[in-house]
Amino acid sequence: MPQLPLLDLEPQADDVVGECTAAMRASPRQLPCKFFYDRRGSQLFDRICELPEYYPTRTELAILHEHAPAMAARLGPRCLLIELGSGSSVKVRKLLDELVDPVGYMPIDISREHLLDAAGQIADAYPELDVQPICADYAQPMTLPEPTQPPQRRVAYFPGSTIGNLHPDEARRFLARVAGMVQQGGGLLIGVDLRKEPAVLEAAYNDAAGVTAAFNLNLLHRINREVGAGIDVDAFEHQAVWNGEASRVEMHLVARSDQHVALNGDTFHITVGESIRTECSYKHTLASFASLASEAFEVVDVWTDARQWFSVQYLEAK
Ligand code: AVJ
Repeated sequence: MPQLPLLDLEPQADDVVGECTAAMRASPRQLPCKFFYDRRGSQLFDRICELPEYYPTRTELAILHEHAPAMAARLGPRCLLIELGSGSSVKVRKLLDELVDPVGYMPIDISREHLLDAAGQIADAYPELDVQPICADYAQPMTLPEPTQPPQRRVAYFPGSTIGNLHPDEARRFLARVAGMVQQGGGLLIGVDLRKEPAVLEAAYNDAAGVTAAFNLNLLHRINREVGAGIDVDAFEHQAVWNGEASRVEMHLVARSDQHVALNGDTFHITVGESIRTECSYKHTLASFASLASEAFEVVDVWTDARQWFSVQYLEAK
């Protein structure tokens, strides 16, 4: 197999201790959700996607399956597809199967090994396609390379409702950067999870088999593994709550007894019942998302499932 031309922007390794210490100083206490995804956390997340209660993955795949031809028609011929956080490049295949003469596929991912593996598999499956993997942190500003052929349109692909992890002001800044990346008239095809009954949402983040609980608690295990923090993980309990006012599901780790967490020379005292917030997963309405995006993008097409639980949206850069 020919070696793909990797563009390595040498993303900075995460400063786990520094960022966790800073987040623990906040009130209420927090830990950054991006640190869920070490090897064990990524395996647990893959299992979450298969859970009966976790509807987003299968709903998004069903929408893609049903509407990929319409999406491809919207993206048009000769587009350059840029995937933000491409991981295993699984969902994109449904699009690649339908696109007319795409000039290239640029998967961007922070994990070099995973990226090269996934990009190699895409190149094998689509021999006509120009695959240009980019190792970078898509959350940071970057300059994209020029594709080998001039594209009709640049389109960013951001599935999975990962945008839900961003607070509204962060989401607006992120969308503005993506609009700059695809240029005026370019597009963003994005998966956006929607507001629904709290019981459905809470079950999706607190499954009966306890996989999400293990995923949440793994964050403490990770900190222990990487920093030798000596946190008593069994002293914390997983909690997922719907915050209707902020329109987000929050995951917390609640202390079952008074705890001391030593990190980077700081000691944090956590009293029984106190919680550390580990993730916010915002749920939008079609109207609230259009308004969130409106500075940088116009929503042109929305595809949903029959229950309107999830949406895949095509936005055009202003
Ligand atoms: C990967 C951010 C979309 O918010 O649903 C799943 C992560 N957290 N279960 C989400 C997650 C708990 C997921 N995202």
